[in-house]
Amino acid sequence: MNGINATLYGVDSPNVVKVVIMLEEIAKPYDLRFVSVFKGEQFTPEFLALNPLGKVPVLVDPELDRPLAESGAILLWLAEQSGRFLPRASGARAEVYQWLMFQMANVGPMFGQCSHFRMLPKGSQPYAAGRYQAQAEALYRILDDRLAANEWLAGGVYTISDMATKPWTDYLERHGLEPLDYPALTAWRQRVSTRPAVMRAKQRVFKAFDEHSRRSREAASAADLDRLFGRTAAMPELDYSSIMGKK
Ligand SMILES: N[C@@H](CCC(=O)N[C@@H](CS)C(=O)NCC(=O)O)C(=O)O
Repeated sequence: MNGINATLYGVDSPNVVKVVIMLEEIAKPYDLRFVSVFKGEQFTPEFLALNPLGKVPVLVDPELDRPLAESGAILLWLAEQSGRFLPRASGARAEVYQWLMFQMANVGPMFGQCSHFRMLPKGSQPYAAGRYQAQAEALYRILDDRLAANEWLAGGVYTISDMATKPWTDYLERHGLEPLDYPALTAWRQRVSTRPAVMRAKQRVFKAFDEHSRRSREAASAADLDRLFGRTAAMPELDYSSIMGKK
């Protein structure tokens, strides 16, 4: 270590929280930098130089000679760098990759779409809303089955695949589902969230982002929200009331 903290650019969202959890788990010194996605700060030339996709998280790590985007890649980098939460044995390691990719390729995108289409006025687009609700429910069910047979997602040990997935499963209630219908998933959520590092991560995210987030959400105009959610004039209006001014 060279005495300079890493900087994580982010907001209070699952893809950012998973990285904060890992930073706390490995006790790597870091600062959090808020990016106002409501104001479009992710599209400034300065931010696009860090991540051409214009999305958080981005980690600027003094121990790495380039900025790193994509939360799965960041978790892998931190796991390799610290030698923690990614088993060495090839079979166990491959299983972590499997469940990390499961989160990155399925849980994140489908839960994101499910949340997005739940903002449509009720009944206006039954196909889109129904499709992503069903996709999300199928994924919650796979996670519950997996966790009924394994203490942790990749098997017997807590790894970066648990850190990647847990913040996304906090959407279960917001997706209109009942925790008791997913008992193994619910017990695992509790196991993860009571880890001291995860509790510290929550505090850090709250302290660094919550007030900024609330203010920028409240200040966001309908046009700002349309830009954030990629809605054009040709598309049906979205009901932003569920996210405006509150969590
Ligand atoms: N695959 C990316 C997804 C990142 C992502 O979707 N970030 C969201 C916040 S969770 C974002 O930056 N949204 C702003 C935008 O899309 O303009 C990752 O896992 O890092």
